[in-house]
Amino acid sequence: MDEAMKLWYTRPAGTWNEALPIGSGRLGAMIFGRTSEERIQLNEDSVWSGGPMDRNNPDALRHLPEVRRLLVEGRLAEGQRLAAMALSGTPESQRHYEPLGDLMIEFGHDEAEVSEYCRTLDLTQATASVTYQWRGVRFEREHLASYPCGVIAVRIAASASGSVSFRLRFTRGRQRFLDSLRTESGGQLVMKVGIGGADGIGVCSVVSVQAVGGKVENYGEFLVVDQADEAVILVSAGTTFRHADPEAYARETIMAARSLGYGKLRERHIEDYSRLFGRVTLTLGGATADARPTDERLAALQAGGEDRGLSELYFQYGRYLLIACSRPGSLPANLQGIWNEHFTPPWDSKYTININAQMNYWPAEACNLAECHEPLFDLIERMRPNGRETARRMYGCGGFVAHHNTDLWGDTAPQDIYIPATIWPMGAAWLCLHLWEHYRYTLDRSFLGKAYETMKEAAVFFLDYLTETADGKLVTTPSVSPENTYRLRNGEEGALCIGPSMDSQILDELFGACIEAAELLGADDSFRASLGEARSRLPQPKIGRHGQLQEWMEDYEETEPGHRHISHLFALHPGSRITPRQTPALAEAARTTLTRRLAHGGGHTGWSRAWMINMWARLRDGEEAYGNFAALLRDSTLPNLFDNHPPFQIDGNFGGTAGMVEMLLQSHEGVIDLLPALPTAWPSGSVTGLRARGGYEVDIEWADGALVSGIIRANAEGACRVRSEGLRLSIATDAGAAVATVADGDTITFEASVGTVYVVMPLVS
Ligand code: FUC
Repeated sequence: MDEAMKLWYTRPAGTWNEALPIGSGRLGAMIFGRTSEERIQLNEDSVWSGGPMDRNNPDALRHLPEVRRLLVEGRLAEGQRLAAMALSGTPESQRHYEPLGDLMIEFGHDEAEVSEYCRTLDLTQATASVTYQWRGVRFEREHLASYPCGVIAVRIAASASGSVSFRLRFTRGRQRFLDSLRTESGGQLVMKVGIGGADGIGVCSVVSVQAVGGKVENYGEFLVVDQADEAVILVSAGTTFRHADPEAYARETIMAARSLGYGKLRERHIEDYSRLFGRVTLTLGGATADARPTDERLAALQAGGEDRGLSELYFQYGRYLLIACSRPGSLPANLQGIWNEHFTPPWDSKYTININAQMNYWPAEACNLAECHEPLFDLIERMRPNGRETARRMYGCGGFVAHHNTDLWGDTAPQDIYIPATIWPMGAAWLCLHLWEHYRYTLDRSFLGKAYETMKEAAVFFLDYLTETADGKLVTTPSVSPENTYRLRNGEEGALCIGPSMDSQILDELFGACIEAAELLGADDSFRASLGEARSRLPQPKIGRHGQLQEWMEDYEETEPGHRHISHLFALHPGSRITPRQTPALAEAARTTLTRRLAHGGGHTGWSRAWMINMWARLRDGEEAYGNFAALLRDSTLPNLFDNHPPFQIDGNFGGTAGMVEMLLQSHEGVIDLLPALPTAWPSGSVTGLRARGGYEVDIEWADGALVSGIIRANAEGACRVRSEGLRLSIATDAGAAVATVADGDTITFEASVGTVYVVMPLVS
């Protein structure tokens, strides 16, 4: 075991925020590690509150022109009042995510008599373990969530034979939300529940207990293991979202896992998981083994210390979490990834697509986990037919549209009756940029062929929806700048507006991506031309009265200058049109915006802090990026290293991991940019296996704050551009062959060939 790559603690979890997560993409569990009565809190990703709904507001289309007119006339209050009624979804809310339930395992090992306690989450193997001494016997439990076998498995062993005894039961909200719970001979328990009425979701979970030695018996709803040498608990679950007969599925999965046996199951799990996890390594010069448990290290850091080893762990934890909650065939990572214990969770634990769902996937491509991105693409496809209906019925437009939330059914009608967020037609457009990003990293033509149709359909909506202003610009209206409000000169406050900056920036990227994709595919000449024309009429980023990048088309005063959203810097990140080299004045304005936000208390939620890291890194300011990274760990990280909004929300973890990459490697300008924002806090280190746009895999080594070398593995043919700010670079193959280069300032270009490994070094002048 790599000692540095584990989270470990010397006490059982007191609260959920101390428990440790495991997951197989579809199944998740939080392990508390208690010795008297253990709680394993379970999730299955498709346990949601009901079936699909038609929430399109039938009154939208006939009132849309009036809302638009009221906004043009400056009658904000009237416009917002009408929009709240006519342009919201009906009912106002989509479906919400729910827990599967809890496994309660009573061992009766009184915590007062326990010694040498340790619980661990090993990131290299994706196993969670609990070990301790109780009355002279050493107990050991190991937990894993297997993607290939579709089960959660727990193995319980002891140093003395006949010492494993416990009773187990399954609860769901103290049994209030259950239809049937039966134990069966042979050590099985079957739970069934239907959620959300006739068209709702049927859920079945099967728990199996096998023992070596001793006996397994059932009493009512309890499975009891008595004096065994060891025992294995397996949990499977399915729902009608994927299976016509979830019970048959759950039983078959358990049977297959039982006959495989724990040893083989574990082997397959580790093989499957480490194939993904092992692709990237990062060292920042942290101590290889720190003697302190993770919560103590975090507390020391939060009290003002430095801990590079903990930063490395945090980085890899983000990769671990993505593998654990987003695998091909699973649903995408929701607000809590997959780990949620609430029956009515914060913001429904669904997909907030004006920010959170997208940032969950920021690390996917660069951190060499492209296949973990797939569930998001599947969700976009589920949204497409719904979004077509919403476009047609609510707006009278072609294409497909989505607003600021969606659920497992891919609902696209507006969510909530909350003006600063609800009426925002950009959800699908932004999501589609993830398809384009996947292509940019992989250069997978056949993927692009399919993805293009989806991107195109998102763009088509806007060709119909965009409205012309008096000076000939094409703008979204009504919309909002998520989720900020502005103040007019007369003191009136509002959120609904015409042409917020973020919308134009998303459209600039989407239209640009569609044009480029169509060119690559040799398709759609006339559509390409219409997009080009519309794109040229989008409002351009403007600099406002404080020197800031303007958030709205008018230079309104923000009511909350420290607002957590920084949507109008989309073109800086995750977009790529604003860069210090290409658009220095706009980059400077972006810097002013960030400084202003931070001066007024911005970055106060975990995800907002993570945006800051990424944006400062794009501004090539390593010190600011690092300062915000340190603040993420200091102010917004829970004992189990989960991100704290508050409450727990996983986007900060993913945004934090992605931000660390942005500090070390960028490629959004069509150049492999080595160490663009290296902070002084990480003077020496190395990273291997990152991916760069254009089909490259990149390793970097640095020392004393300077590049030592870079390795580029080319998976694609063609011109490759590399730079490291201000350095003159040389390049050769790893076999030592010279490579012809063309230099332009600090950027060199060479012809890469597939399968060749290139070594980049700074020239000593
Ligand atoms: C948006 C954000 C909130 C939160 C929620 C899930 O509404 O403004 O901060 O992240 O999504």
